[in-house]
Amino acid sequence: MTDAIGYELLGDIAVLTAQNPPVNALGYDVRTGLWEGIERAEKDGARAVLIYGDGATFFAGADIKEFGKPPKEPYLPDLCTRIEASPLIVVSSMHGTALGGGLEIALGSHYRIAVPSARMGLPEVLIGVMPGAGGTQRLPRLIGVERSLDIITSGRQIGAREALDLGIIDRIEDGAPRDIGLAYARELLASGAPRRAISEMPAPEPVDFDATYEAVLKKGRGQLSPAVAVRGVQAACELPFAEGMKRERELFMELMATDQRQGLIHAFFAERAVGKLPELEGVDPRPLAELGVIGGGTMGAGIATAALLSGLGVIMLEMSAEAAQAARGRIEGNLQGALKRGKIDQAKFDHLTGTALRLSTDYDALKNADLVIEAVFEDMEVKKQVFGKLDAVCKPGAVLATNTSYLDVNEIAAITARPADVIGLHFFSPAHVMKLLEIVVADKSAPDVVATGFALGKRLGKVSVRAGVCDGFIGNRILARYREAADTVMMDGSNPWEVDAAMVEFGYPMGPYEAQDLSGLDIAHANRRRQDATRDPARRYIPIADRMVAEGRLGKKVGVGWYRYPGGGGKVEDPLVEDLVREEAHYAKVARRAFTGDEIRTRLLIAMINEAAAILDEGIALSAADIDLVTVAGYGFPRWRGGLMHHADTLGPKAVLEALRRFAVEDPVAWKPAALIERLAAEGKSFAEA
Ligand code: T1G
Repeated sequence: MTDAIGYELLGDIAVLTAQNPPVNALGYDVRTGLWEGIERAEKDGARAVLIYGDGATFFAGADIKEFGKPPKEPYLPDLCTRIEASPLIVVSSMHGTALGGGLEIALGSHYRIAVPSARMGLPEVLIGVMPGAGGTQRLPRLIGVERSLDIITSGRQIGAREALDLGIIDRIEDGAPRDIGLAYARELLASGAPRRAISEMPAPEPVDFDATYEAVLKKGRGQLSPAVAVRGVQAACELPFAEGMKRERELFMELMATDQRQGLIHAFFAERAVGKLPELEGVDPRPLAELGVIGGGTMGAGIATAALLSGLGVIMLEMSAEAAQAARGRIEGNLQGALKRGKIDQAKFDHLTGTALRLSTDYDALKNADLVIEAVFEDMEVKKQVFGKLDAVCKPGAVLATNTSYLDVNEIAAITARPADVIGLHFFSPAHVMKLLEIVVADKSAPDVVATGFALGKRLGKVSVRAGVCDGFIGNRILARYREAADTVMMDGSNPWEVDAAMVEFGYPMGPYEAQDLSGLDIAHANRRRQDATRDPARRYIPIADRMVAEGRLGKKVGVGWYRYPGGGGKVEDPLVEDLVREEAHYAKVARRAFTGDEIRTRLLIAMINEAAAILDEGIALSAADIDLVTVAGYGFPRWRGGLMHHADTLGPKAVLEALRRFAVEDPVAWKPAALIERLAAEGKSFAEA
């Protein structure tokens, strides 16, 4: 026996305890221990077996760290079948998160019990694979095809109550998983309960699997795993169990071999590495109980909502009683959403909007706040005024944060007497929904202030990425190049809908022009004006977006932007925009030509990769993986491609350099290769190794 699985014989019940922290992943030792444990229980003459997890959770799935390595027996599907085939009564007692192979072990058991806080699911599609240990064969037999498809293709976690209602588990009991499991096993033995092998249940009723496959594929926007998982469930309806298991294994191994699985696993581990900064080794964050938020517009209200939902007290400052009331309305509106989705109950809603949230128009109200974040108008003078007041009012040790999207955090810090307490916390709107948080570290930001920023990000469930100070930090600096490349392609012969279609084809939820219509063309316009004084005069400037703003086409909020938004939702292509583009191209004497989707994608992606390489080389981002997370969590880059730099490594720095040199013939300024790309190409290294 390995010590990854403890074995005890308590009367006629054998107890197998998973002891593989932190998440009892079903690595080789655990699988071997379970297999040997079942065999030993049978030899010891036990009548029942209890399987449960020590520590934080029941098995949280196969050991993802083994992915890509040659699989070692016992394979997980065989183990589940071995458990199910035992003549003993096998009970799984779940707590924490019984996910993937963990839930499949439980489905191979004959009875399933859980503590009320247990969560479970089959999230394999989220990491590019599919249930590969019988999940697509057993779950449909247990709860039917429709419900199984929902759980398997979404990868969502469900709570114990929903699992009980669905019939996935038999019992919910309060108490330690070991105790409730033992009691349940004894009860089953005493009542003479039979073994219940799910594989012996009848095949489930089928659905129209071809239609389901197409619908799921379309929804996945290029991600294969959810759609392929549909074919696994189909096998449960059409093949005998053993054949169905073989079919599931074939499909699973096909997905295991895809770049998409690599991309999604890369994103999974990158998210868990991003907050582990060497500079924060041994650095404790400052206390964080009360958050001050200045400015209750969309952004400030979103930040306040996220903070309230995480259990922090919030003091919101606005300019007037009316503005404060409007801010309260926005926050309550956000929390109504959480209430409707069942994230919080009415009592929680009342608490959050009652005692947890206070509003004021007086800076003095911030004097006890542990961290204050301003989300006021994006203007340096306005922000400096705010920080001057914070410097005077806030208690010593309070962290003073700016939510600026572009502005120089060093300049803001410099007007306070405590620059070490100043940091940038760049949230993305809506701040209670978007996962990305750029933590902008100024020259004088103290390490424990940085640690406090990361602690806040973790508390709010954000993907927090460290960024250095520059115009646009990481994400917006890359976005500026993305838009510049798009405007250039448009000026030289394309149009907004062709460009958008090309990037949706790549896997974005929407293209750059539809996205701009949502955020408003005036924001980028204000940034371009701010940059007028420092823009390289030799750099080609595309004036179309300025012309759009001049024509009042500010985007969806005014009903017209790059697209027209007739009442009732939806968007339409607007021939007037094409006329504007042609007119500007005529003024600029541009000889226009058609661009294919591939040409558009290549130009926009290479432009972003080039800028990202400079960001990496300047140390604004600590790693290529950090840039991947920014693009995925904040800008819609398809997660199954692993992020911008993981995608760049599928091309390789040499190919990126060749493309840049090709485009530089047209425009040597805009397409000047970043020095890092030239170095990596020469050294034969990847961006991940930079
Ligand atoms: N394998 C290996 N390591 C894992 C792991 C896993 N399945 N899950 C988590 N870890 C590591 C993680 O990298 C981190 O390591 C530490 O545990 C804490 O994780 C055949 C093939 C379970 C909800 O997809 O969703 O089963 O950084 O920071 O926030 O059908 O981890 O400390 O070194 O996330 O409390 C299916 C993935 C696998 C679950 C816990 N299972 N994990 O969240 O902690 S495929 C999953 C999670 C499968 C079968 C197929 C979460 C969590 P380090 P953490 P957390």
